[in-house]
Amino acid sequence: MKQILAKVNTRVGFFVFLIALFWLKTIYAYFADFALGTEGTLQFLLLFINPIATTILIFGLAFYFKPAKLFYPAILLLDIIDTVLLYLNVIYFREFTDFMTVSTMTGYSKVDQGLSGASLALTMPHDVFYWLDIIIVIFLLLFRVIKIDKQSLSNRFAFAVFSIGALFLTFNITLADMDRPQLLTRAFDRNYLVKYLGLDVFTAYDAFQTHQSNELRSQANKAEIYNVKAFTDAHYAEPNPNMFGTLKGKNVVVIHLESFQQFLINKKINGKEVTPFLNQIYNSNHTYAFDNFFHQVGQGKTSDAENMLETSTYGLPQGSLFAQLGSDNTFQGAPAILGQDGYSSAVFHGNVASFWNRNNTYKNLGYQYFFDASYYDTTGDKATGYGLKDKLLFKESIKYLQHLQQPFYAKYITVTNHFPYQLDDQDIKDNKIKAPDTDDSAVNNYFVTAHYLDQSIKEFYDYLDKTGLAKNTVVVLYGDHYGLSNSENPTLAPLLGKSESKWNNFDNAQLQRVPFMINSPSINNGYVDHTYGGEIDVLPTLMHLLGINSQKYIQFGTDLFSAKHDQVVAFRNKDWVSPEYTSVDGTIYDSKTGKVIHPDKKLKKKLQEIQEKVNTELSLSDTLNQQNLLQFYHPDGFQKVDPTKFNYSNGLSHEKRTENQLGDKSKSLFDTNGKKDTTKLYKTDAPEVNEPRSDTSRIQIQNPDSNQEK
Ligand code: GP9
Ligand code: MN
Repeated sequence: MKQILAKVNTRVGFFVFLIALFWLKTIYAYFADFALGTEGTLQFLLLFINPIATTILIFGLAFYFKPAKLFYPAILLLDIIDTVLLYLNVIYFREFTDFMTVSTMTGYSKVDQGLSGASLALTMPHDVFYWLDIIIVIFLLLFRVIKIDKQSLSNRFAFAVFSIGALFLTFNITLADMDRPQLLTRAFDRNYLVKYLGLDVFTAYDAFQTHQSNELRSQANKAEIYNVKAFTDAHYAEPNPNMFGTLKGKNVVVIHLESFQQFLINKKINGKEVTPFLNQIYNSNHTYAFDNFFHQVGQGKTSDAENMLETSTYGLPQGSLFAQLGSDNTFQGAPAILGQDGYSSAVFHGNVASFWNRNNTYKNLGYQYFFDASYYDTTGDKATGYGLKDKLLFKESIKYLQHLQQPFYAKYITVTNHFPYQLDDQDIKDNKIKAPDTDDSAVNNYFVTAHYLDQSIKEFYDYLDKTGLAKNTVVVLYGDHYGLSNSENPTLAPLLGKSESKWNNFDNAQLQRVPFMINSPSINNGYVDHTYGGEIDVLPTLMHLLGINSQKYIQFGTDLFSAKHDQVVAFRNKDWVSPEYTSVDGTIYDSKTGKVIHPDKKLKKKLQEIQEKVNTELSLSDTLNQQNLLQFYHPDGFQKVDPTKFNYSNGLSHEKRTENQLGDKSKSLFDTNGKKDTTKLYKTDAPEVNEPRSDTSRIQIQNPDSNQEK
């Protein structure tokens, strides 16, 4: 011990000591928090050595600070910065099963209000290990257990340390390249980069990539649009003549079921249906429901789902398209297309408008109204971390919905069924679902908040029926993405009748199914459709039902009802599923049996073709969005969106002004109902409405502008 201490009393010794501590906690993170899927001796070896090179390079910078007063604070500061990076990734991984990219970090600055709410719930007791070493070292220095070494080292020495670090890094990269050729040059997988080269190299590499993509953006090439259009033209699936225009002129209400997965449908827990009302819709002959429909989101999660539904283009390979490009990209999406067909458009959402940069993106999409958190009372226990509770959102939306001109395209983005799946005591008391008791509280509570969401939709439907609005309306319900992440899935497995120990990547992929239902009283031949599809396919499907051909637009999805519909569903990371095969991380499974397939030559070729199509589709979508190519594309008769026309701050007065201007021609529910207020017809059992209480212990969301209209 004494000997060790004696060594640590020199600068070099202290440097090595800090590196050893940092190495220890990185390895701890690799095993305790990150699921890296390491296989084989070389991968393990790489995992163990990959934190060393970068810590030598980073901590070694401190040697350029000669006076002890500077050297010690400098090296500790570098240690702290590197620890912050490690720790943020630990937190991020718990929610997203992924690492933070530079664009996520920068994009998130716009949306961190919600994320910080969830981050608190994502911390765990063992997190103390990430910080303990630094605290102890500082104490040891303060109490002189570790002595300060006054002897500075030369610049040559500092440079030697740098050289050793660089040499080690080269060695590390060479070894990695032996196991995974072209690791850095090929389109990469974040997980692999961290596994082989460590978090620091990944982050630096990613920063470089982000910079390059910004450059790319500035050199947009107009001609590229023809390649994109050639692809979507060849891919286009003509509408099914039996379906085309069958819902023409109807109001469209899109209900975004937050974090809602398909396995909840028809699921019973402790003998009770989790979502009895959604099950009823799912099984009704007024509904076209899909049971092989997948979410396809990347890191942009909700915003990626929204982007796919509105535009039929993919989210970005990293970060959120809404956050990164939403403020200035040209879109040719649902609100604008329907808008030019006589529809008004609105979004109802209980979170602040800036979350996912919606306030800017919606204007570019052509949304006329955005009723965000500032339009509702979100005080006390009326909101959870991501905004107004669903029952209240639907109820409070009515005063705005009833003044919206028909036909309308209205989107409701729910939030209560969002990780960490919290409700207040009273809401839980009213909840009919007894949570399962696995040892993961997120898994347990997920069923409870899903039940709450189900009830809130039932209340909204009751209102639609009572007011007669249902007759003219088609409701589209869909789950945006997984609620339980891959790390939680094994715990969930027994509840799905599966084995926890045999749970694998194939099972994870299959669990990415989310509901997609098109429901309207005017549909009388509803059924459960087994076609494979995903979020990218919603827009062309919906447009065709409404009698608007999608051919002239650039869309990557295809109509789910078309005979030519493409059943290969691409995930954002280039994995894919089809009715026959499932491809995860390069392994091919039989989609029916889940068995690994070892393809013969012929099949190999076929699979390769599918993979290439998936890659091309994703990369063309990325080119289109990253270079903002739609600015050069002018579909016949489509008017470019002018975002400056929209102002979301006085929605209700704007609606009323429109009603006045239209006079007898106004088709808002309020006017067609003889100017009678319909808000009183809305019934909810939400305890917050009936017996207002206050609760200050929970995360509150703030109203950014005080433009609340009552
Ligand atoms: C917040 C909500 C959540 O406004 O839409 O987004 P998510 O975290 O699911 O991406
Ligand atoms: Mn979401």
